[in-house]
Amino acid sequence: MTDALHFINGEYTKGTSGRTFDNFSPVTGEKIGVVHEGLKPEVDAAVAAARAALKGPWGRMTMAERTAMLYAVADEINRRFDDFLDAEILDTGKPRSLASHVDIPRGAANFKVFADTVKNVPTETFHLDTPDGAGALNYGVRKPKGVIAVISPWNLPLLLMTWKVGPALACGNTVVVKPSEETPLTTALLGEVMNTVGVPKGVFNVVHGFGPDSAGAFLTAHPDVDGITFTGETRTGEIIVQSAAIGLRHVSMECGGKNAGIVFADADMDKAIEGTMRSAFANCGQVCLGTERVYVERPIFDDFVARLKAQTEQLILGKPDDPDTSLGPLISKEHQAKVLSYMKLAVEEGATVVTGGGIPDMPGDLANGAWVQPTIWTGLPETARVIKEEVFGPVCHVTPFDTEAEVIAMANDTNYGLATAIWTENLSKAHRVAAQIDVGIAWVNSWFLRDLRTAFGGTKHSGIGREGGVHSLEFYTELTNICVKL
Ligand code: NAD
Ligand code: 6OD
Repeated sequence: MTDALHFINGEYTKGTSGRTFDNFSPVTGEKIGVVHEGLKPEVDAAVAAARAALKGPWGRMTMAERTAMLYAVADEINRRFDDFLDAEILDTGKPRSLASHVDIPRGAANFKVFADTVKNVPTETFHLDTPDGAGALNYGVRKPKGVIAVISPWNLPLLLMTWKVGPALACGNTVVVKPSEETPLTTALLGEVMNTVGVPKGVFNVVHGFGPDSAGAFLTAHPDVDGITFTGETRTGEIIVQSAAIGLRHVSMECGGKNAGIVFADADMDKAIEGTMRSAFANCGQVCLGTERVYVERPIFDDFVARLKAQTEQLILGKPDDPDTSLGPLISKEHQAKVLSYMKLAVEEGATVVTGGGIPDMPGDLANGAWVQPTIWTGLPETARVIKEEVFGPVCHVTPFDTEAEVIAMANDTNYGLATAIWTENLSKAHRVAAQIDVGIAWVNSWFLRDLRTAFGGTKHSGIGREGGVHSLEFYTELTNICVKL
C-alpha cells in the first residue's frame, strides 16, 4: 500500500481533516493506497508556509544559487528515476516504456530548462529623448509574482506539474500544488527531492484532494494566492477563472482540445500513419494535444483508413511492465464509462466502426481494469457530437476532404484551439496551411515534438495565455519598469 500525504512547510503530514479517499489501480481495479484529503485548514497552512518562505532564505537567494538548486532537483529526480517511474506507473497504469521516455525525463528537464531561461532572457531597455536633451533610460526588472497555486491533471502527472513548478520556482516564487486526485504519488514524492537538495521549507507545498468543496476550490479561492496556473478540462478552467476574479488574481489556463490531423495526398504515407497512430493512441489517447479528428485527402482516404486500421489492430493492451505492451488502460473506471458513452453515441450518430468500439477481453487480474479498445470511426457528419466534443480516449474519426480551403474550414470549425498535425511533403502548402489553423501549436510532419523555449497554450476554449520559454517568465513574474532621468 502506498499512501499519499500532504507536504507542507517541508514536512509530510496527514493534515487535520481526518478525511481520506482510496486510490485504485487502473490496471486491475484493486486498491493501491489511500490519499489524505486536504480542506481549508490544510490549504491555509500550505499558503501561509509559501507566503513565509518568500521572505526567508529562498527570497534572499541569488539567481545563481536558486538556479543551481533547481539543477540539483532535476539531478535528484534522475537519481531516483525508478522511484518516480514506479509511482507514476502505479497511479496511471501507463506502459513503463512510455513513462521512462516521456514522463520522468521531462519531469526532470522542466527544472533545468527554466533555470536556464531565467538566466538568459533579457528584459527590455528604451532610451527616451527628453526636452532638456539629457534623456531618460527605461529598463525592466522581473520580480517573483508571489505564491502560485498549481492545479494539475492526471494524464501526464509529473510532466505537467513540473512544467508549472519548474518555471515558478526558477522565477523565485513559492508554490502550493494540488495534484489530481487520481494521481497523487509523484507530486508527493517530489517533496522528498526538495528536502534532499535543501530547498527551503515552504517553497514547495502539496495538498491533496478533489476540486469542488475540497483542496482545489479552497486553494484557488485563497486570497493570499497571487497567481493560479491550471491544466485540465475547460469547464473546470471556467470555474477557476471565476474564483480568480475575486482579487484580480492572474491565471494561466491550459485546457481541453479537439485537435485535427490533416493528411494531404502528397504526404509521406509511412510517416503520416506512424504519426497519426501516436497522436491518436499514445497514453491511451489521454493527451490534450492528441488527434481525435483526422482529415485525409480523398485520393488516399481508403488506403489511409485501411493502413490505420491494420496498425491499430496490432496494438497490444497490457500490463505496464510487459515490454510488448503498447497501450495501458484509461485512468479510471469513471473515465472508462465516459469514453464508452462516446463509443455508444458514435454508433447512434451513424458512425461506421472501422475497428474497436468497446471493452476488450482482458485476462485474469486485468479484467477489472479500465480498458477500452483503440477505436477508429468514419462516416459521421461534421456536426456530430463525437466530432465536436473532447473524448480524451484512444479514438479518432477519419473524414475525407477535397480542397485545401475545405480542410482548413473543417479543422477550424471547433470551439477548441490547441494543436494540429499537418502531413505533406509540399513545403509551401505546409507553411500556408499551418498559419491558417487557429491553434496554439501546429506541427508539420511530426507530433508532440517539444522545444520548451517556445510558446505553448491554446486559443478559444483551449486556454488563456502561453507558457514556455519567455512566456513562462511573463506569467510567473511581475515586470517593473524603472525610468531613470539622466
Ligand atoms: P479536470 O479539469 O477534471 O481536473 C484537473 C485538476 O483540477 C484536478 O487536480 C482537479 O482536482 C482540479 N479541479 C477540479 N475541479 C476543481 C475546482 N472546482 N476548483 C479547483 N480545482 C479543481 O481535468 P482532468 O480530467 O484531470 O484532465 C483531463 C483534461 O485536461 C482534458 O480536458 C485535457 O484536454 C486537459 N489537459 C489539457 C492540457 C493542456 O496543456 N492544454 C494538458 C493536459 C490535459
Ligand atoms: O509538453 C508540454 O509541455 C505540455 N504541456 C504537454 C501537454 C500535454 C497534454 O496532455
